[in-house]
Amino acid sequence: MKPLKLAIQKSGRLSDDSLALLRACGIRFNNGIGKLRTEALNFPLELFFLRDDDIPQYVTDGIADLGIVGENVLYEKAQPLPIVAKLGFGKCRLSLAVPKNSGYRRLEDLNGQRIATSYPRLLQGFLETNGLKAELHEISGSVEIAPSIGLADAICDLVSSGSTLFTNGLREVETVLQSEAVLVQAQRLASEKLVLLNRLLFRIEAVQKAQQNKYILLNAPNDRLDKIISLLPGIKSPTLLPLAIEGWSSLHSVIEENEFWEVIEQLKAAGAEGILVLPIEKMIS
Ligand code: PRT
Ligand code: ZN
Repeated sequence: MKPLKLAIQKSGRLSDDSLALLRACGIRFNNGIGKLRTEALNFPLELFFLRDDDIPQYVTDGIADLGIVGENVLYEKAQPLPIVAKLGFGKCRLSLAVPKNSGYRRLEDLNGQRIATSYPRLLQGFLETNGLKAELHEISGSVEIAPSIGLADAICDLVSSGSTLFTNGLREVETVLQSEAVLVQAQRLASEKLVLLNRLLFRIEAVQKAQQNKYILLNAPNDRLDKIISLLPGIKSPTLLPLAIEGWSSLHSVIEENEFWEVIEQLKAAGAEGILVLPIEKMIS
């Protein structure tokens, strides 16, 4: 069987998380990681290690069937590749920033300004959408120093924590794009490759669901069970087991990470005791 060919970033911010995702999907590699390519040991998958900027082109040309890349790179390269999964890592935003003592107040203040960026296409699109005209200076790195050396009045660059902007005396004023790592596929994939892709997506979904949920166990008096069960719908319904003490039960269920603390407070108020919360490794519903 021909393996699926997946391009990931060779070394950079997306590399570790891309490999960790594949490992969480149960896919193992020999120690070829760091070379140009390597084959998985237990899944028909071949990995290509590339610069992130090259990944959309490799997938468009069909040299790779799939790629993991930031949306920022994908849209800047303007390759119309279908996104098959959002991966939840590599989160950042493409933002406009100005020197902190600049008189900038609103978008129109960008008119006629010089803006340095590595993302000219995305920035141009943003300016056009907002009916603005500015002078773009495309530079490939260290965009944040452009204002201090007098090259630009503003910059448009990726931000995650904001500390780079802060240390360079810049203030973030507008968001052009929110971005995260995505899995993209080539436009035309042979049917046997689509079968493999679906197997991979099934695993990715199980890993993502597991990350978004926790397993919860608790004890409760039987006369409080109705209320407690209404707080914990579970996948189908919670599992209920009698405790050795008369009148008490143990209840097992899953709970979503993002509503976790609120539900725990409500469970306690409803009479739950001995609450244990465990990570889930894989979740298949
Ligand atoms: O060598 P190669 O071309 O493959 O790598 P690269 O240097 O072009 O990219 P890399 O590894 O820096 O980033 C890869 C991808 O990670 C990006 O395309 C984004 O999708 C994503 N990502 C997430 C980020 C950031 N967060 C990020 N903070 N990419 C870059 N940054 C930079 C930003 O450019 C700025 O210099 O980090 C600085 C800002 O960070 P904060 O935390 O100070 O705000
Ligand atoms: Zn790059």
